[in-house]
Formats: sequence, C-alpha cells, structure tokens
Amino acid sequence: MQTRRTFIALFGLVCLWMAVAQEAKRPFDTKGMVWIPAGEFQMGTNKGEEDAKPIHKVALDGFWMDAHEVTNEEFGRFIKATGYVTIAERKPDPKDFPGVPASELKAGAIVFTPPPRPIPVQQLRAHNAFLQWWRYVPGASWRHPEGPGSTLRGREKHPVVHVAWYDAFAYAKWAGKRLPTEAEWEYAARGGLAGNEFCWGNELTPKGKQMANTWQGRFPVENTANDGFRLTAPVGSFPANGYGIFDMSGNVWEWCADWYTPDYYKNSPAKNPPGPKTSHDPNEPGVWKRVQRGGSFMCTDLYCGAFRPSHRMKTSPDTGLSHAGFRCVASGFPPPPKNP
Ligand SMILES: [Ca+2]
Ligand SMILES: [Ca+2]
Ligand SMILES: [Cu+2]
Repeated sequence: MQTRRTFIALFGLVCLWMAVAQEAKRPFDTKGMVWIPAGEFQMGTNKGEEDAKPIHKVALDGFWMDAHEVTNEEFGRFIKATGYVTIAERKPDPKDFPGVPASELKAGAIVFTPPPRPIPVQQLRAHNAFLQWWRYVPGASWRHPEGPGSTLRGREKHPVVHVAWYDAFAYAKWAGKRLPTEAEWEYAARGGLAGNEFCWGNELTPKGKQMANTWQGRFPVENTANDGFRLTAPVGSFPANGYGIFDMSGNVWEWCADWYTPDYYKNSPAKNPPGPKTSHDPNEPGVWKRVQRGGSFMCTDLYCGAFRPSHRMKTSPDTGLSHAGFRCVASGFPPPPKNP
C-alpha cells in the first residue's frame, strides 16, 4: 500500500534526521577539562630544529582541553563501552607487509628496551640510532605495556601508551571530543607565557626543581630518575602550567590531529591552522605521518630536548609506542563567569 510505504519511508527519514542531530550535538563532559581562552601567540622557535621555524603569529578560538593525558583507567572505560580493539592488538595484514612470512606477522607494539652498553654521545643523534633502544614486542599493547606478563596493576592513573593515532581518534570521537590541532596544542602548552623556552619559564630546573617527567642521566642506559620516575608517572605528578594543564612537557608524547610536513610554518593560515592536507617526512619519504608533541619520560637534552613546547615530532598513525599517548580537546562554549 502506497501510504504505508510512504509512512515507513518518512519514519526512516525522521530516524535518520534524529540520528544526525544526535551526532552533531553529542555532548562532551567538561569535567576534567580546562577552558583555554581565545587568543594569539607566537608559534615555533627560531632556535633548534628547522621544522619549528620560523616563529609566526597564530590566532585561535577558545577550546576545552583535557587537564591531563588520557589514563589507562579512562581508556579502559572506552574499551569496555565499545569493544574497540587497538591497532597493536590486531594481527598485521599480510597485504601491508609483502615479503614477510605470515607466521612472522604478530600483533604487538614498540617497547623501549635499554641497550646493554652505553652509546657514545656523538652516536646518539645518528640517523638510525633509535633502533638500538626500541624493540618490536609481540603481545605488547596498552594492556601489556612491556609485553605479555606485564599488566596495568598500579598504573591506573598513568597515561595510556601504545595507542596508535587511529586509536586516539576513536577514543576522542567516543568521548564527543577531538584531537588537538598542533597549533592548539602548542598554544595550550605555553600556558600563556610568550616566547619562553619551557612550559613554565626559561629555566629547565628552577631552583633545582624538576618540572616534568623527563630523563636524567646518560641516555639510554643510565636513568637516575632524579625526578622520581623511571618510566611513565601518574598524570599530574608535576606542577600544572599557567592554564592549569599537566604534563604538556614530558611523561608521554601526545598525538595531534595534524599531518606532518617540515615546512608547514612557512606558509600556514594565521587563524586556526588545521595542518597540511598531505604529509611528508624527509627522513622517510612516502610514509605519511601525524604530529606528536611534548616529549616523554625518555627526553633529555643529551639526545632530543623534545620537552620544549616548540618541538615537533612525527610518527606514522598506525604506530604504538611505550612512550606515546594523547589527550583530547573540544570546541564549545566557555564556562559561565563565576559569581563574585
Ligand atoms: Ca623520569
Ligand atoms: Ca605529555
Ligand atoms: Cu625525546
């Protein structure tokens, strides 16, 4: 019957419309988030790495940002609610690895494994030096950060690690949030301080105080853990920056929404730059990479100095690493003014 069919079709359309409306309005929880007010800042540095040059003025709308890195506990809630399986837990697709026997394709992630012998300082920065302290460990994942047998017990408040960009993206979507653009991330990291070298000022350890979970000692063998932590630390173990957000320097690297190109700053939009449309890493041509920011517990001035808010890093979006996690942001209305 014509009418019935029409009604059913109309009903379907209404349902679809409601689903779309729902999608657009999916609420996020501002609990645990901080409002970063709209403003302008000087992005980049004229010292250090070429890809962070030149300093250029960027204007941003205000946004909400997670006060801390996403923890194991929080990520666990997402997994429980959705049944999502992270990239590190999926068996690699033989299509992506021609020439590798299928029996060798095991799910896993890349785990920091200090080499048996110290590496001379002059060799640390060599192109492929990192292969000496990273190891692909089958069975390693966010649930088993050091591989099978390791657990999250006692690490509920530590940042989740071994999350690929796609995993972080899926979490953000589920939470009604998104990953920060690289510009938002740096703006927030600087905490309102103009042109400072660190998120808290211009001195690495003011009055001898460690301000972030980084690496002390002769990387990668000697780790004196002067800051109290050998690997990851519970989120918020160090002082917040001027915006009230934690661990923007060190602890774990944080995924950004942007693709990576080394020359984006030379010609990027002055307002809300969204990142380039394609990716290029001169060290690995042909491999598209996303930006990561902030450095990790493995960063030291001896090697990378990446705990500076200007420092850029790039990683392929399917890669999980034991020093990399993320946090989310969301666009929305600022909090209501407090009553006097
Ligand atoms: Ca440390
Ligand atoms: Ca961090
Ligand atoms: Cu580093």
